[in-house]
Amino acid sequence: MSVTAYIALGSNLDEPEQQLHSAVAALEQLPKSKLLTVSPYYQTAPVGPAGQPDYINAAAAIETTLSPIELLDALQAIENSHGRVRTIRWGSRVLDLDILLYGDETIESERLTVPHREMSWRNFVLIPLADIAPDITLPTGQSIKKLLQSIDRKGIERLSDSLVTEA
Ligand code: ROI
Repeated sequence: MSVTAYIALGSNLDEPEQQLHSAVAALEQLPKSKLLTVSPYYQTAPVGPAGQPDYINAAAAIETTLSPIELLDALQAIENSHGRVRTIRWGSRVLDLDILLYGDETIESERLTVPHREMSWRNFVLIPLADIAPDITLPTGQSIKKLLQSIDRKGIERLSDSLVTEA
């Protein structure tokens, strides 16, 4: 059975916009999946240790029959092929691809927590996600519209028009 999954994209090293373009191209090639939509790109102030460059963030929707762990493996393979090295927590990164939502499933395993633990209060996740899924409600029952009301819109600037690949 296929589900719609939402993925957060982020980069703040090595030409972040190019990293996101290339990650989107890789998402188009995911097995057993179809890339549905990509949000506009946003330039966002870093959350976490100070002194790191701004991030470029976006969100994407895919339709997939990959299991959550298969999807996680595929996304980590894309991160690794972009030279992602896991170093300090909340440090700079070449490419971050996080599963935000997988259908309406709630997943708590050693490798994967869905909905993504920090998505409900991060403006750099919620704002692009709301562009492509304005009416979505999380499995927790929280609507994205409601979540958006309680976040700060400071430090986030839209860079591009929507890169919708398919209606
Ligand atoms: N800050 C911003 N603005 N965007 C991110 O994608 C991002 N990712 C992270 C941390 C380091 C928490 N900060 C971030 O993982």
